[in-house]
Amino acid sequence: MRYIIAALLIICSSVSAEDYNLGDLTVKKSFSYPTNGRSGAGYFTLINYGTADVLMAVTADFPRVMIHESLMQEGVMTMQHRMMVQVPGQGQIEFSPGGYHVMFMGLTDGWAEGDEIEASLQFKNAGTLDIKFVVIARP
Ligand SMILES: [Cu+2]
Repeated sequence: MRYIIAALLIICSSVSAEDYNLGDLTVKKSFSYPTNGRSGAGYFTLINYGTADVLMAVTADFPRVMIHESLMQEGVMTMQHRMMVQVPGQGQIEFSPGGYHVMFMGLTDGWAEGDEIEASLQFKNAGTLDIKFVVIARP
């Protein structure tokens, strides 16, 4: 029984990403999927316990990093570049597959399960929050 509990703890800790806090902002479940290509995407949940703010940019050590939004337009999935994302006060926004995502471009090495991708979220009011996207297996 003891071994089963230990095994479960290891499984749980390997899939749950860290939380990151900056003032009234909390980032949870920051993750990416493995990629062999030249681009990768990052996802997270952002909770704002305070007043409205704006996500102005995401920076990381890759040639290009942008905020994208995937949209279905006339039956075709497209990605649009967003200069900024409004963060409602006492609310939350989701960066998730099929919606907002951080697009990392110009990768030279792919990402494998277990890798951690460092990035910084730049907010208009709160400042800079450094986070890591944990690369997890695609569901
Ligand atoms: Cu994209």
